[in-house]
Amino acid sequence: HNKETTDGSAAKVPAIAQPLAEKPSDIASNIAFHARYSPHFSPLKFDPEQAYYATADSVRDLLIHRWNETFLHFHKVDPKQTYYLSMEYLQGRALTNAIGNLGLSGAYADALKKLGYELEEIAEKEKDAALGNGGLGRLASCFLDSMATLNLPAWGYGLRYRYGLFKQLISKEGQEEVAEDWLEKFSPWEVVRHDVLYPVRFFGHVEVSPTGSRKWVGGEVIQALAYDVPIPGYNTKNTISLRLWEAKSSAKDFNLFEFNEGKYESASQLHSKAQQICAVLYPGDATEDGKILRLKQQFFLCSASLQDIIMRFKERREGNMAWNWSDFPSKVAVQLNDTHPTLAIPELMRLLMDGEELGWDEAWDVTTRTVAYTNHTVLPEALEKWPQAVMYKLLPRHMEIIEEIDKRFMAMIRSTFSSMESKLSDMQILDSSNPQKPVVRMANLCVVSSHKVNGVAELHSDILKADLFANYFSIWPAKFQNKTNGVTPRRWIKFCSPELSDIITKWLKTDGWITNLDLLSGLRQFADNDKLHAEWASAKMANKHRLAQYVLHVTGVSIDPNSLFDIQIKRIHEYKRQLLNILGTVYRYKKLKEMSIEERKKTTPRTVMLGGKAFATYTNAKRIVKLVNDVGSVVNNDPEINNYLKVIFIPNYNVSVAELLIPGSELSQHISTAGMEASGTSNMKFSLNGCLIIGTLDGANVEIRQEIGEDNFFLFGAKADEVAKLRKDRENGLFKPDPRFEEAKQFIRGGAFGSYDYSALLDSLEGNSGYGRADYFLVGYDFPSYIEAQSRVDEAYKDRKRWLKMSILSTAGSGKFSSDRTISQYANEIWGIKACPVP
Ligand code: GL9
Repeated sequence: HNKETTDGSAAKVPAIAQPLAEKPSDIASNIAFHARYSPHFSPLKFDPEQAYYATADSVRDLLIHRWNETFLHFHKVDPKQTYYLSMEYLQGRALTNAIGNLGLSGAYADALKKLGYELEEIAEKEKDAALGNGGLGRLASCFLDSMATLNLPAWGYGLRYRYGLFKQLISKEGQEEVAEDWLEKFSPWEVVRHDVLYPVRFFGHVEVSPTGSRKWVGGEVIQALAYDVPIPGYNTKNTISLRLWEAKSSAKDFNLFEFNEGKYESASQLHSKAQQICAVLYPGDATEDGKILRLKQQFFLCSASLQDIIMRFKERREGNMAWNWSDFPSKVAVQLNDTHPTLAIPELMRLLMDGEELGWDEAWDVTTRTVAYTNHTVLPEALEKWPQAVMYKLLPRHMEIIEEIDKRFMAMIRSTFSSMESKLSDMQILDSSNPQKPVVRMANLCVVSSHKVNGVAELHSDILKADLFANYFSIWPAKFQNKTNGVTPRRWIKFCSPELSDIITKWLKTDGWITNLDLLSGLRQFADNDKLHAEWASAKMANKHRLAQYVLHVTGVSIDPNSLFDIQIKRIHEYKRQLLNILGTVYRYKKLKEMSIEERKKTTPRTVMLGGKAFATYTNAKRIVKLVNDVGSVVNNDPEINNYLKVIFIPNYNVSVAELLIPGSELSQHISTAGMEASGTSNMKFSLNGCLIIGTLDGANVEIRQEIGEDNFFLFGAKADEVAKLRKDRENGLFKPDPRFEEAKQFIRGGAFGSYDYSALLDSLEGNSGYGRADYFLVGYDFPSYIEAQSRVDEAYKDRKRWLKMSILSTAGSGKFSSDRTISQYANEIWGIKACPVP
């Protein structure tokens, strides 16, 4: 089963003569063809939504053509290939990106004009594919774009969640979550592969044969069905796949007899169990059932993907008698995007040993040379630990394998690194220190079993080596690497800010920067040029106007494009310190109130915008959302202050909203407690778009500041290596809060922003933090230097020439932060794969 391509064994698909449409007139008729004959809607309607689907269908024809060619080419050349395993992809919209990558934006815009539509108008009809939570998922999507663009034999595996990230509604109570139905109608960007189907088992038990071999049997078996999403590269034929698995049960799982007896629920039990697996992204895991479901999802992804990878490996060796399983790592690289797909490790071991009959040593050698692991966070609550009891129940054979890995690892330490004996309890994979609740430490399993482990920014990778994984680093220094994150310049400047992109191309006299972002440094020589300043300012202003219209549309508040647009958009989390931002804003408001009219007129008018989703059960994060909204309601309706300050909460922040906000921004806030944000990636998108950063020395901020120059970065706050001592001081009562910090909190406590009681939130800054220690994220300590950095921003903005120069230098210094650079480094330094361009 499961032959995807064959070069002769199966009957060939007949050739067709019909050319694919790439000229506006052909495109227009192709769109009209799809509107008429693709049976999605009632016939003879062509409103914007139908126009979107017909346009998407027409683009899809082109993609499928390139996709098949790419697949056949890879099949023929049989290069080493990377498989990126990720529980999350934040793809956003596909239409503008696809026609942009195909180089057909102009042709499609013209074709649609002929049909009576603007491309922008119909592109807005597309729903974001939000199969991820935040930075980690968006990174995976940027990586796919770069893999395709660099012609790398690589593709992604994920899950096809029925409901992705929730939709955020904002009411008087704050955030409310509702299911976002991205598949409500259907997605034109996925192709179901009815012939690619694998069984995935859960529960059951291990059976031992008389010869001692072990097999996992019984339990429930659910089918994984492949849905492929085409990922076109920019300016290349190469089009790769994002393969998303959907859980399915088959007709034989449906008990017709029971159903006819009226036992409807038990008759379709396995059907509904299958449906649950891919129902939602990150189901709550507070309960045991929730944990099992999340673990099922993780295993489902790993098992289906590895079966598929092994099938392809074998298929490409068909007719070749000489191949050996030890060749596997020279043909396959598996990258684990965080610990979520860790089960790929014991699953690969199981498939090799129980399925292909390899011995332990050979299977272990193949597995460890195949798998590599990226860590994306040092936050303790995000380091996955699964209860051993849950694992035994759901995956009995895998638990045996994990125990064996752990046992052999400890024996190796005792024999080879005996000085590390005392560290063993930290390094072990199985943690039974709490006999009531023994757990499996997934990060430890990853480090022990991977040939490479990397962090996502220099500072973060240093912290991994010095702290989180220090013991492992001391025995395996060569295993640890850094791969500073990056973002795709196609989506994040070329397509979302076409005006600025055209100016860059004009001044650099080439559009080569779109695939060689280092060329942006060529803008430095024009950083003082008045003509460039004028063009730059006008492009930024156009983007600000577009953003202001959007804000009016979604919030009803009108904002002044001449004010400084100051934006913080990211998941709401205490470590990201939206609270620092809003306290600073409250302080600004209070000072403005105290000023005379004359004094106010000398200030720099600001529009502070915040956006982001809070995890549904994260109480303090939800309080922060409400506080921002409450402050906005007061400030925006205060006629005295209105012209000098506005505070906006942007509802339902997602990828397509980011594409509007980032080009229109002038200042963005990346103000996490130093050492907590592994990298950040929106900081890169902002600087790329000529936006200045106010930030701490955290994550990739450190490298961004190096690249664009200290003078062009508004730095404040404690450094990562000071944080531990500051926390200690705080515990010991040595911290003296700045009076301005006290003033801001007091203002809120006094009811300036309504009657809601914010004391639980504000108390977390005084002494009752959820982390058990007072103000764990050092908002109080960093507040004064933050306020001072904000004053430097205000001064700098008054000097238009200086600001524009800084803005140009930000873009000029962003070359390093292309995901093309990141992916090339992964390809060369971890995966060992080479470009395989379709001729
Ligand atoms: C994250 C880090 O917190 C970010 O700093 C980093 O830029 C990205 C990508 O490497 O990974 N790790 C993590 O768990 N998330 C990140 O954003 N969280 C979400 O995606 C919600």
